[in-house]
Amino acid sequence: MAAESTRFDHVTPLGYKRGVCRRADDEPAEGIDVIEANYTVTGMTCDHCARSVTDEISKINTVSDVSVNLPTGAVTVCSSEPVNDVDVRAAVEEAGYELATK
Ligand SMILES: [Cu+2]
Repeated sequence: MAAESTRFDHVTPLGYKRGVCRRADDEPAEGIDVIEANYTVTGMTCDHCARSVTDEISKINTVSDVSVNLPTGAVTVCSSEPVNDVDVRAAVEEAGYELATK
């Protein structure tokens, strides 16, 4: 229903920050960094799209949390080590969407 609208608009600087990705139920041990990486995914149109992307990215080993802002396509990936853009791109494509590039 939604995957046909994949587009190739772009803008995606990667930003790494510390400590902004903690969840109450997944509190990392003290001294362990939680890294946030921001991406833009194009083509998502509904909650189902967002869930597919979240599920695929969540399969990456070091990823602890994924959040999607549907209207903007902004995807925040929280992980214990910097995620590899290639892995994120593959996950997004597996879900049927496109990772925007710079
Ligand atoms: Cu959808």
